[in-house]
Amino acid sequence: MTQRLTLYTAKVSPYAHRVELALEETKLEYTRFEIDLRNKPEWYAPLVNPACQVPAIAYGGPVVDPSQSSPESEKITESLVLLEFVADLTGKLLPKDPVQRAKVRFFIDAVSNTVGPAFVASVIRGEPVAKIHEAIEKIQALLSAEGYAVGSDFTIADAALVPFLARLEVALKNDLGAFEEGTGLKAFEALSSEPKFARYRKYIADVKARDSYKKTFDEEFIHASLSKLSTSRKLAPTS
Ligand SMILES: N[C@@H](CCC(=O)N[C@@H](CS)C(=O)NCC(=O)O)C(=O)O
Repeated sequence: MTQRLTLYTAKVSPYAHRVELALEETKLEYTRFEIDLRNKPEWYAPLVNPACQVPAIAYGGPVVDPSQSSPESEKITESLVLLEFVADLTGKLLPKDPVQRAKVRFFIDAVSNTVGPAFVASVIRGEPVAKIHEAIEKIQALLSAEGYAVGSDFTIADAALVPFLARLEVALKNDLGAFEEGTGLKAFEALSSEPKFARYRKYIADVKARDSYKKTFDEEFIHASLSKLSTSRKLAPTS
């Protein structure tokens, strides 16, 4: 039997979103606690995560208010560790076959080397959006021909990938981010129409149809937080 589980999370964070997707997919019961990353509570680092990042899980221990996390609960951090933890707790989100499990882990490693860095490079640091296309092409080439990342079932590989694709889409289609003005929209149009991105489009559509996605992705909120990056781009000196 699983024990009491509290997820410390933040809507803005793609890393935390990974774990929310996994928890919703497995239907594990959990308490969701939103951490304001701009004003992190003083108790969070000493009681929950010394690195002061989300996501984190407190597992087990007595019933307590999340802000008074008990020393008796285990504190577990790092989004990819937490995806494996949720899979281990539930026996879901990872195939049974060792080869397929290895493929899931290979895929997750590829996510860490493609769309994650491309999001940071283009949207946060303002490097050319071509980096996003390159990353999506690489990850698209690894997707199963149909269904999800690895096979016909949603796995932790999908949970690792989707938060980044979701945020990239909002950034590009609204031209919001630190990249050069106008280039986001152009990149979005290419992703939406070019035949070479057909598999990516089908994948995104399949993921968006899932309850876990609908429940965990707040597009308006992400739009607002990306708008702030875009505003700082416009305010930045051009010389
Ligand atoms: N490697 C960590 C990265 C987590 C991370 O970078 N979280 C960010 C939010 S996206 C955070 O909590 N930053 C703390 C801060 O903004 O002060 C993971 O995969 O969980």
